[in-house]
Amino acid sequence: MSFEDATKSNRRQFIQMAGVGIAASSAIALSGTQASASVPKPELTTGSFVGKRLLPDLVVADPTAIPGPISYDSPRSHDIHLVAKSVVSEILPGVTHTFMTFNGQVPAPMIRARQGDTLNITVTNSPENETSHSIDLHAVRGTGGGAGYSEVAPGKSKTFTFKADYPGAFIYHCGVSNMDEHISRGMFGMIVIEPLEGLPAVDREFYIGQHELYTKESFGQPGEANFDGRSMVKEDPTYVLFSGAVAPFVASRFGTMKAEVGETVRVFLVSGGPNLMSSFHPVGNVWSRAWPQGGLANEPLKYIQTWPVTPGSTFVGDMDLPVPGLITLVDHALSRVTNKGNAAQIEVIGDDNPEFLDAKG
Ligand SMILES: [Cu+2]
Repeated sequence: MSFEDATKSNRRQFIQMAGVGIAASSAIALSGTQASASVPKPELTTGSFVGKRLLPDLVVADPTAIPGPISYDSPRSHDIHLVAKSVVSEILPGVTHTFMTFNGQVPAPMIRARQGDTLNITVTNSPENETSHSIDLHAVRGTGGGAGYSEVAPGKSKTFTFKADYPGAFIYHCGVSNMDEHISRGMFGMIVIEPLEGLPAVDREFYIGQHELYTKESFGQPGEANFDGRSMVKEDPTYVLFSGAVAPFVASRFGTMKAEVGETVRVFLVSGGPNLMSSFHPVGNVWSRAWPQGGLANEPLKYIQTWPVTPGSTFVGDMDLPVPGLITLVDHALSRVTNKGNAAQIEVIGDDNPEFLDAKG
């Protein structure tokens, strides 16, 4: 099989896998075994920092392994430790990439605190790395958002402290001179500074990150996909990913995200880029409440269909789930879905609700 054939074959496989003829997404119906599984609520941990990879040898972050809503009402101090390390991880079956990460996961762990809290940020650069890394948090006022104080050589650590005096959901990312490559390869995450009054309660929260990967090899070519700086400069990526893999959260890969009819869910999206804007849309639903740019200090917009999430920013959106089915989260620049790997699904489990949707057949 030629590389060209392999690519085509893999692309077909991906489209089938993700069910992302979008209209065809219902083809991955609720008839699978996962539909009947009980849906345990995620453990909502209070505290500052939780992160977990879906599998030890995979960078894909568990979208539910995040700190829970803030439950305290006086300022606290948090110690955050981020370790820069490289991880070889599967983009899709048979294709790997050497990702650059914070704590081995993409997106990097969500940091969650409250307006007025103090955060002690330590960045450690693993000794086996070959380049420096740093952290630029958009929740920080100061040189490089902290990058000026945190650039570390392999084997070293640096710490700085800041007060989170304004609320919002912000990106953080590596801030070294070739940060565009480092972000493309996985070095970005979200820091949520909750406003003093907190956020409206929801039943579940999910956390994903969009980024594009530029490789010398074409989409789906088996083996290691090597980073390609030239296609990055042209802004012509091979893959447009959620959380470091092609369509990670579909039944045929690592499983859908799950919720129940009647619940309200919140999605935290961090758009790493480094270059593409995500036209973020939930196929089969609408954002009942939306905080563009992660602007949590503002009143949310209501019933928003698709929102541009610029590189270097975030989006926070809530959905109501009156009917069962699949919601496919996409960048609505749809060639990125059908050709470059961008899709993630929330599976809504429960009884039909003909008052809202009556499929008569
Ligand atoms: Cu870096």
